[in-house]
Amino acid sequence: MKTKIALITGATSGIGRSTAHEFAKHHIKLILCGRRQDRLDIIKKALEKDTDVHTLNFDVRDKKATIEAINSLPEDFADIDILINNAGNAHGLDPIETGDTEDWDAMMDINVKGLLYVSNGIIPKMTARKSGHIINIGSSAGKEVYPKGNVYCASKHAVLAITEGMRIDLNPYGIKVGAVNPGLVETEFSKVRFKGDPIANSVYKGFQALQPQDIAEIIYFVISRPYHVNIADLLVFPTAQANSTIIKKD
Ligand code: NDP
Ligand code: 8X3
Repeated sequence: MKTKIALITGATSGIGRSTAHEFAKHHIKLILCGRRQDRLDIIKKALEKDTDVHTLNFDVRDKKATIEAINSLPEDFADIDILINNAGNAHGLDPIETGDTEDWDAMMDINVKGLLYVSNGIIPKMTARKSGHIINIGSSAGKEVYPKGNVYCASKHAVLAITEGMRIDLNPYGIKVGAVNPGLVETEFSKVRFKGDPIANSVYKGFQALQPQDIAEIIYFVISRPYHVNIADLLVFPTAQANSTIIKKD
């Protein structure tokens, strides 16, 4: 059987990096994407003992750079079987009346438009081959709006709408599409959201948050089901979390 090729965006940290490690264990060939080349180099070096790794350095906000990066893939990495649209973050946690429009731009440009640009570079190759599997990393924030979550929640609701749209439009091609939607996962997410404010350190305190490895294992489970099984939408919380606002803390 042909070795599968996966492209993971946001592979320099958190969920994306753990997914890269999990896929490497299963000898899936990897295209790892992010803006921090130093981290991409370190991860590539660590995983090359288990699989072939190619790195792509681009900002998903930059449409031209995104398409150029994907088009630059060498022939032996060009036929992508699995796309993990993971790059994204929250920027700020402010009520709508004092929200920062730079934060709003960042979240819509990265979480929504960036996901679309990457998909645009890859989907035509999947439809031509009539095969592929796309997993979009949504969030519990895509299912439920929480106080001050406004635009981040909107961006993740959009990810879920895009996921459904992709599944409908790509159905004639036999391409699988689904979303994995985590609750609180302990990554660099809160460092980015709170821009270095020490409040970021308290987000995962007092309860056992999900770890990126937990999500990576779920993503591997999703991509390793038989062809006729498509996990379309998966919501996963830490046990201590009932919804976006109810968290049982010590
Ligand atoms: P991290 O901050 O740890 O990782 C974010 C990743 O996204 C990094 O690899 C970063 O790479 C990449 N990224 C961010 N902005 C850009 C950009 N403009 N261009 C290219 N890559 C970019 O966070 P997580 O691992 O937690 O987040 C991964 C995904 O999971 C996100 O979509 C997030 O919304 C989602 N999620 C996270 C949850 C959590 O609680 N942590 C819960 C639910 C969903 P680099 O900076 O090198 O470009
Ligand atoms: C990340 C989970 O609750 O911080 O998407 O928005 S939350």
